Amino acid sequence: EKFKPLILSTWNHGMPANDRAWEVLKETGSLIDAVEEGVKVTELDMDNLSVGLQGLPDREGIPTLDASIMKGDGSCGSVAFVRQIKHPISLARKVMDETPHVMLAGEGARQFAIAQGFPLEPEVLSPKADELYQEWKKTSLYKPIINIENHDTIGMIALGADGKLAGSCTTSGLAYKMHGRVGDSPIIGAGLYVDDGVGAATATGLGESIIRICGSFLIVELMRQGRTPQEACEEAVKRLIAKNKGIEDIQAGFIAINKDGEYGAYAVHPGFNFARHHSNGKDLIDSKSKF
Ligand code: SD4
Repeated sequence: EKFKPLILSTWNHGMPANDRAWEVLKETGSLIDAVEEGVKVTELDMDNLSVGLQGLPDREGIPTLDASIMKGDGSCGSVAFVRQIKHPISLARKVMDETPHVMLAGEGARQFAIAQGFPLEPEVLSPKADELYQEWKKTSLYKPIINIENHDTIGMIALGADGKLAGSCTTSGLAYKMHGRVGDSPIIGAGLYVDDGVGAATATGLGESIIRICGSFLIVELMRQGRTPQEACEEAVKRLIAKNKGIEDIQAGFIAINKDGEYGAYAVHPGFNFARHHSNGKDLIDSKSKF
C-alpha cells in the first residue's frame, strides 16, 4: 500500500491533528506548516494529559514541555524543558527558522520565546492534571505504566506529493518525572528524524528507552539500507528490547514513512495505535507489537 501525500500521527488524537495538517497542506502546500499546525491542535486539547501545558506535571508540580520539528533537507529545531509556553512546537519552529542553533532548553528557551513575542502562560495546572498530581503525591511512586494517559505524545510525519518529507513531535513528557528531565521528543534522531532521500520516523513511549537506541534515526537508516518502513520499525523495537532492562514495564512505539509512500508501525506491547490520512480517506490503525 502506498500513498502520496500521506500523513501519519501517533495515538487517537492523531486524527484531529491530521485533519488540521491535511487542511493546511491543501491550503498552503507547505508540509512544514502542516506538521506544525497539526500538532498545535493536540497542544491545546484539554483531554490530553501528555501534551501541552494541561499535561501532567513533573514531580515538583510544574509542567515542562519538549518539542521538535524537522524537514527532509536537514533543517531542524527543538526546545526542551520549557515552561509557560502554550505552543512549544511553534517555538521549536522559531529555533529552526530564526537562530543558528538546533536546540534551546529551559530558561534560555523561555527568554527566546519572550523575544519572539510568545505570550507567557500562568503556571497553573489544569483541573484534571491537578487532581491526578494531588493523588500521586500521596505515594510519590514513580514507575512507568504502559498505555495509560502518560503515553500520549504526538509525533506526526508527512510525505508531500513531491516526495518531500517533514515531521513534528510535542509532549509534556513523562508524568511526575524529575525536574529537568528531558525525553526523546526534542532530541533529533531519537523522537524524530526526517530525510528527504529516504523517509521519516517518530516515536512515543518511555523516552529513555528510545534515546538509548537513537530510535528514529535508526529507523531512517534501516530504510536507507533497503528495509521497508515496517521492517525498520520492527528492527528498532528489537534493538530497544535488547538494550533496556525491565521491558515488561516499558512501552515504546514507532511510526515510519518512506519516500515512496509506504509506511509502518510497531510497538513493544499491544495498545499502540496511529492515525493515517491520505487522499482516499483517513483512519485509525492498531499497531502490531512484539509481545
Ligand atoms: C517522553 N516520549 O518524554 C515521551 C513520552 C511519550 O506518549 O511518548 N508519551 O519520554
